[in-house]
Amino acid sequence: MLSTNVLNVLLSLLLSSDETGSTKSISPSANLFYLNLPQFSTNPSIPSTKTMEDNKVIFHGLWASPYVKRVEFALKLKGVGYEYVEEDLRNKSPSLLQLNPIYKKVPVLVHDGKPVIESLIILEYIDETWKDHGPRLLPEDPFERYRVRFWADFFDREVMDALMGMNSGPGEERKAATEQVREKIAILEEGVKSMLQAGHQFIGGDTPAFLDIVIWSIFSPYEIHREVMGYSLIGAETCPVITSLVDAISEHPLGKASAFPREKLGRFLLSIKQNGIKFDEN
Ligand SMILES: N[C@@H](CCC(=O)N[C@@H](CS)C(=O)NCC(=O)O)C(=O)O
Repeated sequence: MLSTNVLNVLLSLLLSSDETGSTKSISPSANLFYLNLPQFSTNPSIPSTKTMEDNKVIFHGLWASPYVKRVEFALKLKGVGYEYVEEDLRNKSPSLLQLNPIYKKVPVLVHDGKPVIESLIILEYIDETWKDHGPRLLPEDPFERYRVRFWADFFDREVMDALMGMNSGPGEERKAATEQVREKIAILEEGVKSMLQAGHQFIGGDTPAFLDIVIWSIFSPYEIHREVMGYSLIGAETCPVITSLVDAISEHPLGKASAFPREKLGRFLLSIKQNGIKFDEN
């Protein structure tokens, strides 16, 4: 079985001390700039006894984490303001350990003082909690909702597992993992094709939704990957449907706003290529 912790280990080694532990506030109005969505202070579905403070959202993340990117994208899509805390996974903060004692991982979303963990479950939580804020992440129809959940689960369990094996272990293991990734992506390609409706760019229709965000979060830096690593996980030749979906989301204002920092990610990948897992940037 391939190690599912490899990427985590890699990511845990790349943090620059000047950026970790820092917090910054992302206001709903800043996010709403992109979509012109209602702010939650004006939302009649929130009881008047609730104050903005009660609804406070704190989001613990890591700049290079695709799981974190999903949550960032979803919060922006919904126009939810939050305070962001960058974690150092080499030296996990007491608050991270307290908020996620089970997995000790990011992302963690803290809403009203209550922690919510696991990115796919966080996306569902965001969708249910801020139902009337912007577009829904999951479809209304139970069967369609099931299909989105199925492919998101397939992606995280099958594709991600295989992907993590590509960066570690002896050559033979890596080769097998690469082959597995190709097979899983080919299956996903068919799944995505079946979910896209004619005339729509995204699985969510006119706006990226749950599955779009999940797939984009992992594949969006595929060109940086190709430039630095010399190969690409996706591409128009091998999986045209996924590739054009990812490109369309990257072109969307929220895709641009949530994109990985290009230069820094490039340096990170280069460091993996040249030094294995070492990455120390100040
Ligand atoms: N299944 C989790 C995966 C989260 C995850 O693996 N996060 C990594 C960063 S990319 C992490 O925090 N790793 C810390 C560790 O493994 O100790 C989710 O979907 O949220």
